[in-house]
Amino acid sequence: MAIDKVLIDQHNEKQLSLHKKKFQTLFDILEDEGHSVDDLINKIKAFQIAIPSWALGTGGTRFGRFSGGGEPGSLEEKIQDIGILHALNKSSGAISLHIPWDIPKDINIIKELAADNEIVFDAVNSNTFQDQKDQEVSYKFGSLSHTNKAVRSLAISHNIEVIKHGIELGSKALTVWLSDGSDFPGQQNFRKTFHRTLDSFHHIYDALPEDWKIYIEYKPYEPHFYSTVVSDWGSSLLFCQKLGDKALGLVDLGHHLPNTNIEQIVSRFFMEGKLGGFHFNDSKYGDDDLTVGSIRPYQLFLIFNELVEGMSSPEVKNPKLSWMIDASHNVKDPMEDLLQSVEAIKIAYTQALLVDQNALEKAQEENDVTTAQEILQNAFRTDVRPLLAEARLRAKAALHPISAYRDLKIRENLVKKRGTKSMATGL
Ligand SMILES: [Mn+2]
Repeated sequence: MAIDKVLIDQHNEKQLSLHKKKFQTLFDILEDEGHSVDDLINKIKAFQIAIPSWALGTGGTRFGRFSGGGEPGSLEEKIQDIGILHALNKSSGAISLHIPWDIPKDINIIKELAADNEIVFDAVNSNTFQDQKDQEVSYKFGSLSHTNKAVRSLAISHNIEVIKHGIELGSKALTVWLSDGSDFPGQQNFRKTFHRTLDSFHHIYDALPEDWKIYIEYKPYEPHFYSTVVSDWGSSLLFCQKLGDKALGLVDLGHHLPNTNIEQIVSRFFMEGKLGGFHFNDSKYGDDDLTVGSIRPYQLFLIFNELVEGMSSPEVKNPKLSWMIDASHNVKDPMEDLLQSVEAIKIAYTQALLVDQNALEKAQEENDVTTAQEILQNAFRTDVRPLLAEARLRAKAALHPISAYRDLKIRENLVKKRGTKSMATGL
């Protein structure tokens, strides 16, 4: 156990009477409205969100990095940190690894440690956006899309190696975010670049085990500023459709141009059974990787509304989704930030569960625009936090994860153990 149960119980004890009042009030309202609060709580309890191994340290920007100390210096320590998060909220029972930053030295030790912390391995992520030490050819001008076959082969074999690590750990998916692209008009032939990339993807796809998926992430710009090979959901879907059933799109919320209607993109992927999962974060301008729900909580809710509506529709047949956070920041304690992100995702999901889908459909069919908006906003404006707290209480987690984290002096203890200078491995 990452945190002594007794300490969590003691923390909960102090907040219990206030929680009970808030929960009872909400319980009565929701039951009157026809919801089964027990059903809602069971759904909230079951919902697990994968923590990326690279978000446990301060991310920094290209201008600098300000570590708060006590960061995990090894894969073992990263799993321990996620174990702490999971003990606090019982909603972070999965880790998404990044290869080569997190190659397990001893696979059995890693698997045992994860099992002890009730953590499973979600999608594994490959990295062809950086050259590794002693790499014979460079990714400077691309990886899977490169003009030189030797570079493409290296990038393909790296992805296949990532799949092999994932198989050993029990993962079931490979996430590919391809940084390939160009910085100036004329630098690349769009069509040839696409076809080289598709050919490379075919080699990786052929190496996937029967029960695996490949998630193809898209992003409009950065690190390249003129074109990106997998620039948008259309390109992602095109690759996925050409590859086959095991290829699915991955929606990273920060990978859209300003004001893009992400919930509609989610609906389209879902409708086609081509949605692999999410990288949750939030942004004001670009790929800001801010805490989930910190800038556009309504957008997050609308995304979940599309998913909840789609899940209830017999015509939508989409594989099981992967829920992952992909955030990184410079000014907050990374673990507090992750607790906030998980909470925001679960709030949006719960609010979406409150939407009266039948009434919404009726309003849509009758073109009753006002009622449709009322239905969505009534759900969004419901303070569902007592439901989340109750779900945690029933799961033997902390009523309020962040105040428990602070009360129990978790960061202070990690700094004592690991030092003030420890910086997470990775970026
Ligand atoms: Mn991402």
